[in-house]
Amino acid sequence: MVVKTLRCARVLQLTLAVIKPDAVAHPLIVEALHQNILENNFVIVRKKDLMWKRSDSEKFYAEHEGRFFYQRLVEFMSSGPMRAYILAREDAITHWRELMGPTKVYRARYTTPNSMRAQYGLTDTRNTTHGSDSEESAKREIAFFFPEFSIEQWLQKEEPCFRVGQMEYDQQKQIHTSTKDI
Ligand code: 3AN
Repeated sequence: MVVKTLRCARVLQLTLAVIKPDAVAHPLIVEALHQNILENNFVIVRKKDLMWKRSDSEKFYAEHEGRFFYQRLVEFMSSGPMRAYILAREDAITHWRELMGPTKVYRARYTTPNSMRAQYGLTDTRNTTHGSDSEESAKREIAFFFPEFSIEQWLQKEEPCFRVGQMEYDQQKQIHTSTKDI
């Protein structure tokens, strides 16, 4: 499937997006979230289904150690399968965070009822999705989930094609690929 033309003047920004175990437990929710990603003109650069060990969870959320929700967060994030994406778009970080809605599900339902967390979130911990909050954290988090992925190489080879719309959506792999030989 060839996607509608995407032409961006600025370099596409990358973000890490995660569908958390509460949502991955429900295939229809995962599918709805995936469609939401496509409808919002994100380029799906990579996609990975995985499950964390408790030690992965502790390492990823080390900055929250000591906070009242840390133990339940670490346990929850290693409790079942999740899905990680590398997404690209203009202002990918801000845009993904807007789509997710606020961390607290009750607040999300009140302030942004169409957001992912408002629609599918269960509690402030089991809140459906994660997204990087800055370019620096996107780099760190992409490396954490996709250690084999090189941002530098992507910027050199794939980004220039994606930016001018030289890409198609691979229905089987559920990612975008460049239509130019790279
Ligand atoms: P966000 O994911 O919205 O950037 P962070 O980075 O402050 O939020 O928190 C990381 C994760 O910790 C959240 N996604 C959520 O699962 C959990 N968390 C944050 N604040 C709370 C809270 N007050 N109660 C329970 N869990 C929380």
